[in-house]
Amino acid sequence: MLYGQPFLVQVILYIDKHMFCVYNNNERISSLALISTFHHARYSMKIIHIADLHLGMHPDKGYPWSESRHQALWESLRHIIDVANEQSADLLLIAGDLFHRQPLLRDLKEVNALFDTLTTAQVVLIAGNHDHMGPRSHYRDFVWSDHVTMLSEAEMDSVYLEVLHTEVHGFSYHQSEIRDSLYDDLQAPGDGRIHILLGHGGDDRHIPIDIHRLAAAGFHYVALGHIHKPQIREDLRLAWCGSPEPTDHTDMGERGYVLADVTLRRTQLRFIPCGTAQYIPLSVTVTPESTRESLRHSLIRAMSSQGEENIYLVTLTGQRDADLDLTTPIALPQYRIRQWTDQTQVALDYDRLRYLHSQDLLGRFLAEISSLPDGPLKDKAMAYGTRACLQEGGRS
Ligand SMILES: [Mn+2]
Repeated sequence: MLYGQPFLVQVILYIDKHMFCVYNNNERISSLALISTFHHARYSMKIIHIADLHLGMHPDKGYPWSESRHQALWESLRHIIDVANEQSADLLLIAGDLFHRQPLLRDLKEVNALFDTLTTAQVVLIAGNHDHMGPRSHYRDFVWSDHVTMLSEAEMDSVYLEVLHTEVHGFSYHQSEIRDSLYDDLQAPGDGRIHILLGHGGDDRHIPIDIHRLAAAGFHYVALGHIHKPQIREDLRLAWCGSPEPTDHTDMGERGYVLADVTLRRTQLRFIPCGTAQYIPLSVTVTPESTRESLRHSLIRAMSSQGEENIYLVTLTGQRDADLDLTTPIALPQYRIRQWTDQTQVALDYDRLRYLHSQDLLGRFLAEISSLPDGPLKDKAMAYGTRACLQEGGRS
C-alpha cells in the first residue's frame, strides 16, 4: 500500500442500473457490465405487462363509434410505450393477441417502429390464439429490432436478458386452439436468475390453467394473457393483466395493464387502469307516467354523469302506459348505446280490466281476489294472475 497517498478510489455499485463502476475523485475510470448477485439481489426490475390489445379489430362493428374504438386500440399501445419511457421500465411483456388476427407485414413494421421509441425497455412477446403463427404468418420471417424478442416456437423456449439477469420463458400459439394444459408441469430453474413465464390461455380451448399449480412452479412472475378481465394475484406472483381497452360489450369494468416490480426475493404487482371507455349497464325505471321524451332526459342525465365516452347497455324496467312503445330505441345519436332491452310491463288498470273482462276468467279472478285483505301479497297475486289470464287470452 502507498501510505500517505490519499484514498482516491471509490467503488460505487449503483451508478446506473446495469453498470459496476469505479470512480477516481468523482471521475469514472472504469465501468464494467458486471452482473453480481449482490447487485441483482437488490435491483428491482420494472416490468410493464400487457396482453390482448387485439390491434386491427373494429369493436362494435356497424355502430357509429366503431372506427374510433379501432383507433383507441392502437392508441393504447402508444400510451403504454409512453408510460414505459416515463417509468424507465426495464421490460415490456406482451402475453399474446397483440393483433386480432394474422398481422399484415405493415402492421408489424408499425409496431416495431413504436417499439423503437422505447428508451429503456426491452420487449418480449408471444403470439396468442388470435394472432397465432399460421404457416404463412408474417411473424415467421419478420426481423424485429435488437431489443425485441419474440418467443415464436411452438414449444417452451426462453430468452436470457443478461443486463436484467432475467430469463423469460414462453412459446407461441401455432394454431387457434390448444386444449392441452401445457403449463401444468413446468418448473422454473433454480439457478439464481430471475425467471418469468409469459403465457396465454386459461379456458378449456386455450391451455387450461390451474393457477395454484402454476404458482408452485417457482417463477418470479407469471405474466398471462387471453382472459380480458384483469386478475391480479400478487400472492401467487401471477396475473392476467387483461386487455388495455375493452373490445366487446361483455368486457365490463376497468381495463388496463400490470406494473410489476420484481426482484429475486419479491414480486409486487399493481393494476393500472388505462381504458378510455367502458361498457356500462344502465337500468332505467319506467313508470305509467313516463313518455319517450321524459325517458330521453333520464338517459341523457345518466349517461352524461357516467361519461359520454362510455358505451351503454340500456335496460328498461318497471311499468309503462299501454300506449307507450319502447321496443324502438330512443334516438340519442351523440351517445353510445350498444344494447337496448325493453323489460317493461304494461301497467295494469284494474277498473278498466274488470269492466272489459266482466264475462270471462279474468273478471271472475279479479272479483274473487278483491275480497282478500289488502297487502303486498295481494298486489303481487293480482298482478301475476291478471298477466297470466291476459297472456292466456292472447294465445287463444
Ligand atoms: Mn386470446
